[in-house]
Amino acid sequence: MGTRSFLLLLVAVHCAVHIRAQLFRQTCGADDFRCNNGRCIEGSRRCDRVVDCPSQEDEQNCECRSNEFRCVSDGFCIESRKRCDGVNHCTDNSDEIDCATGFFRCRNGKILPHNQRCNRQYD
Ligand SMILES: [Ca+2]
Ligand SMILES: [Ca+2]
Repeated sequence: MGTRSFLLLLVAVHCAVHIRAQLFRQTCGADDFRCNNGRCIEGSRRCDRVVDCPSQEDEQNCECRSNEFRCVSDGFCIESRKRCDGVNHCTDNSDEIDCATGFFRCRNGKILPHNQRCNRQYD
């Protein structure tokens, strides 16, 4: 084997090892969640309300809890108390849409001014 062939072989082996390492790195475990950029995160980090993927897809389309509000366009879950609090928490501002300013909607649909809410008196 000439020096040139030997060098080519070395390069080929080096490339094969490198490609194998790349493939290995991109293989997620069975319980892992794969981000859109190929990164693997532990499955428990999906829907834990902490963004782990660069494009945030680990926190999208999660099952919202009963005390949470689902943002319309991105499917994020936010705490219900953050709805209609005057601060945009959803990227599409859907948590601040359809809020009767200065008014509070009771579960039975009745609209009350905010100052009658939590005044220890049932309306
Ligand atoms: Ca997460
Ligand atoms: Ca809000």
